[in-house]
Amino acid sequence: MYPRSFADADGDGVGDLNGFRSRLPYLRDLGVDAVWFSPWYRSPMADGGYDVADHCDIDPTLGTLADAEALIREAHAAGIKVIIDVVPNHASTEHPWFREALAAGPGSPERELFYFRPGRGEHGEIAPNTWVSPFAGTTWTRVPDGEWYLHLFDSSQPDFNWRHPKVIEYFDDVLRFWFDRGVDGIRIDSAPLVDKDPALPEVADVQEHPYSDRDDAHVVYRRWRRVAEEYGGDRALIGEVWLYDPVRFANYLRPDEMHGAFNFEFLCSEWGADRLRKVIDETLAAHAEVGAAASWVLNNHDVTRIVSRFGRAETGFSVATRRHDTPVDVELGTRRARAAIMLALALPGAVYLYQGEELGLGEVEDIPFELRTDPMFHRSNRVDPGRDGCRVPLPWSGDAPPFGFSPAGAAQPWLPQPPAWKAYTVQAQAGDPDSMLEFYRRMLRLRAATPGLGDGPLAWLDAPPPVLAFTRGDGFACVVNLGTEPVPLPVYRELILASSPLTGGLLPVDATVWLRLGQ
Ligand code: TEU
Repeated sequence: MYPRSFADADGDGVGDLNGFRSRLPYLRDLGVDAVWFSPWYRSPMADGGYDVADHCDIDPTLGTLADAEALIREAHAAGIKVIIDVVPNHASTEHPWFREALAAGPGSPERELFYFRPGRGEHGEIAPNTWVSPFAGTTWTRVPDGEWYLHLFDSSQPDFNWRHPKVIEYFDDVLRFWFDRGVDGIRIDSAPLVDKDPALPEVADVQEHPYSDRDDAHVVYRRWRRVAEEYGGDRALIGEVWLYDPVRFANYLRPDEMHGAFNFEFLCSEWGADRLRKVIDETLAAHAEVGAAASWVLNNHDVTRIVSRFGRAETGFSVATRRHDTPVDVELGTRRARAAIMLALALPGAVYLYQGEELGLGEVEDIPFELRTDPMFHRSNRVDPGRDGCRVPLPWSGDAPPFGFSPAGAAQPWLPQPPAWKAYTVQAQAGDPDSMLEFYRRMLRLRAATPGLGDGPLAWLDAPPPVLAFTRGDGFACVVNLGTEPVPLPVYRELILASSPLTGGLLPVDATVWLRLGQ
């Protein structure tokens, strides 16, 4: 969940921890096991909190440390674990260490906690190298005394020097600070980026990866694993490991490192049987190799919502290049979203949902430019529409904005909600058996009640190429039709659930079904 957009208790138009606490019964009824919070720390919010100024306090717009402690207690009482986001790669320019480094000047020990370098050129006016940020533009900013500092992301996010013992020890303490308060797990932001080649060479060949997936990144997470284990075996490390090589990805899941990592291959897959089967096979093989559980992700706070991705006529899309230029077929996108989540929930491993996915929300693509906040939008000179469109405050109830997100009389939500969300509120969907919300509730209940779905192995069934079909033990089978014609089903004893109604005994296109096989 994205704390600023979940629920607003104090009426400032921005979500907060007390808003979240008031919605715990909703999450319990939905059937989730754990909640991952995007960063909740004190922050100038230049990148929605991924610019951390104080790792051991809550941002005042979100609440207080006492609110967080109460939240953890109440979540546990509701049977829900709490995972928080830790951002090791960078801080905020408002972090005291960065302010001290600025004040202390070139050559000072304070500057060694970050990557300060002189520039190139006669007057040092050229950045130390030409690395390009995933947020577009240079990764360097010059300070008044003439030195430059490295920021792989926005200029408000200076990179820590992970070769400095003070940085390493500081993060040990940050982990302990939150584990001591009962946090069950850590989501590790941009995990492969922490170690850099100290020469900061030009990127002649991406295989040299001078700042991503270097061997010493693993040293950091092995150390974090040992910190987690000081608390017994039940604290988890979950990595944001955005790498496309499944073997290098799985290296982060070796038995002495992280417990899990988000499967971006699956998230980025196009809607097609060959492609999905390849991703599933590669994922399971790579995880089996290291003995870790796989994960399946369809949405998060960084990517275009699935209804809009799959609702565009073309099947191929790239998550990296957001497209807002062609119309979305909402009916098509919704149908495929329903089929895709039933597939994900039938696969072995953990499934991560992103808030609003269970309501069938689409990307909000018409946010006025002057209201957009994402540095990706601004740094790309408005070429990339940015990630605000998947971060619009949730619609809970009522006929008009703020749709119960904020109390009556509150300020406008920090991003505008589309009036059409009237049909997507929790209130509008609850109790309607055809709604996306009730569909998610039903799936999660069935999944919890079907032990083979959690732990059993996957075995593919023979099926014609546009169909994916597999069993998970106990006669449970999942069949997905990714073709263009309705298809017959294997002989079954029970139809457990279908993402779209069967037509004449056939599985329609863009649909998934769960079956109990047998006569
Ligand atoms: O994302 C890291 C990351 O890899 C993103 O830049 C990603 O490439 C992009 O968002 C895809 O659209 C993490 C967080 O999830 C993101 O919200 C932060 O902005 C980023 O780190 C910096 O902390």
